[in-house]
Amino acid sequence: MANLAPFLKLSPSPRVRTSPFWPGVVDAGVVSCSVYNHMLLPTQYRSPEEDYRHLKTRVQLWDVSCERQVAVSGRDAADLLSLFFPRSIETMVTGRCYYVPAVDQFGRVLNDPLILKLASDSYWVSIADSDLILWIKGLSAGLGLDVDIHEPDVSPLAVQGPLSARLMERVFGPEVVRLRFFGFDRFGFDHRDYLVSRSGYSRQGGYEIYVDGSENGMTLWRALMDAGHDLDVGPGSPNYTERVEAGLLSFGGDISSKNNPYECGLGKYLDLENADRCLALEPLKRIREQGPERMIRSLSISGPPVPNCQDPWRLSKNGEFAGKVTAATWSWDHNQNVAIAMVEAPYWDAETCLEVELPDATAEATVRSGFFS
Ligand code: THG
Repeated sequence: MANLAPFLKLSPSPRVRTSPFWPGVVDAGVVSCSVYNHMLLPTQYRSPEEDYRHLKTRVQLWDVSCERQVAVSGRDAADLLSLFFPRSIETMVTGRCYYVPAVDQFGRVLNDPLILKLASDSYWVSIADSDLILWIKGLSAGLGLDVDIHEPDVSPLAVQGPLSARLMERVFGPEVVRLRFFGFDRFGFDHRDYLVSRSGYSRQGGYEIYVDGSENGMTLWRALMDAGHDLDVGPGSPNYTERVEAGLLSFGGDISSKNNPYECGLGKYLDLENADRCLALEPLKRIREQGPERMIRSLSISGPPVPNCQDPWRLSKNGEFAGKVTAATWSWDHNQNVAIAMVEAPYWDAETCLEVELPDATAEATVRSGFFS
């Protein structure tokens, strides 16, 4: 595909849904967006390097309202989720988040959401970029289950970065910073309760506030911005470079419904011994036994800064197909190009040297032993 045209304008349409934080996003000087779950996802405010350094040293507000919630509740809620999440839903703890791939009956990844257990018969599935609600409704309708499935008017606002706890306690009180990683609870602000989890799509630490009711979005956005002047709070977004360094996967980019969870490196989030109801139990056991044919890897790429990866870049060894790079970027902190790639089994050992076809050049790519922590 050709480069995305920089002069392109976006045509307004109800199909591209707006975020409750949009006035704040525009006011803060957003310069680019992606599309995610039929919404705009801001991707840049200042320069890529400024956004990256600010995230790693300060605190940012991210409009991630595109992380839509699929609310599943009712008598059969846990049974329904057990059909396509390959681990025990019943034994999940209320008040905690779980990162688990959703799979079809063949064990292919449909989405990689967070599950929030609100009660034993009530869950939010906080989805990545695919219409998982259609699969959930389809299963429920086909089996005649007793559940309610809908997308509530809930929009996550992420507060990310090393100073995030100091900002959060000013707005939600000292209790909020007692949350442990992937825990959630309700905290008061402006005479309302907000569900807040300690989570987010970065390695810098932080929280996500699930704003219930779009009309409350800007009040909260402004309160957080106002409370954090001296912390240098600023706008931000899921950061491409930071997430490639850390190996945070992007569904639709790095992984897709062509992949199984083991290829995606998500095998550690499965518990097949306690997933008897999962439609993909047998296929997944078979893949686990045989081992995947390819796997997500961290690479470094030689040479000057590479462009961001639009269409995947071919990896080869002596002309043979060895995999594909799905995300790549210059890392300012590590002073090299880093990448996420799906690498074929014969080539996935650490230190393996491969050739990568960049848009206008070839370069050397080396498989790394793991992502940066
Ligand atoms: N937060 C919420 N919803 C989301 C995302 C989020 N929905 C879409 C998307 N992000 C889902 N994908 C991910 C990917 C990684 C993580 C969370 C959601 C993540 N992973 C950690 C890791 O890889 O180290 C921790 C996983 C663990 O140890 O259990 O946090 O960001 N609400």
